[in-house]
Amino acid sequence: AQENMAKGAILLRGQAVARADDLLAAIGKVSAASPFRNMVTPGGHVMSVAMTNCGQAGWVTDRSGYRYDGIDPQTGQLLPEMPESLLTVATEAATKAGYPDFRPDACLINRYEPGARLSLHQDRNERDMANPIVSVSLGLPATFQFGGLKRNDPVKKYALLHGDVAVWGGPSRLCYHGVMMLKDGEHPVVGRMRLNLTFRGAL
Ligand code: MD3
Ligand code: FE
Repeated sequence: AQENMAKGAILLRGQAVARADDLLAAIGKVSAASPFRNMVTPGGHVMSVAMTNCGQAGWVTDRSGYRYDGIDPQTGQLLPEMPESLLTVATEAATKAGYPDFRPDACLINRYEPGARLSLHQDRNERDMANPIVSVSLGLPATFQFGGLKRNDPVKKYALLHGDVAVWGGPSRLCYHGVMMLKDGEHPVVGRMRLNLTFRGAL
């Protein structure tokens, strides 16, 4: 089932459900090499969402700002490579949404425990905004907020469920978005958390 959330924003409900076990195993391997951590924003706030990365580059924030880096600042090591199972789910979804040439070089993995949230923001640290962002949701459901190009534009709310995949390109690429505070619960496969993968062309 393919749903249009906005111009350029396509939701593929349940697209990754059948592959969830593979994705979770791959996330386990990535996070064994580059552990989940709560990074600090330039403003000095510790993020409630824990993050890790794989691929050629990873999204990093600290007191000096936001950037993509090929080295994990916590381990000092190169980031783990992007597992094939992750790359495949991203490229298949991008193709369905009309981006057959999308080859992500970065995958940010977000871990939400109950109470974690991501405030309204734009993703604008990537070099080429012609690339879409592909997102995959796993585990507990979350309420996603999707706004417009200005911070104060009205937001629409969507439930993002286990296995949902979305592609954000074209006119939606720079729209404000966020995730409301995760409600407590227990997912039968993932447990007491939500995991979100975002695939980017960062470099
Ligand atoms: C719409 N993550 O990591 S995924 C992020 O659920 C982020 O963890 C959220 O926002 C999460 O930056 C939302 C959906 C998403 C991702 C990127 C977008 C929606 C987007 C970029 C532009 C517009
Ligand atoms: Fe974002």
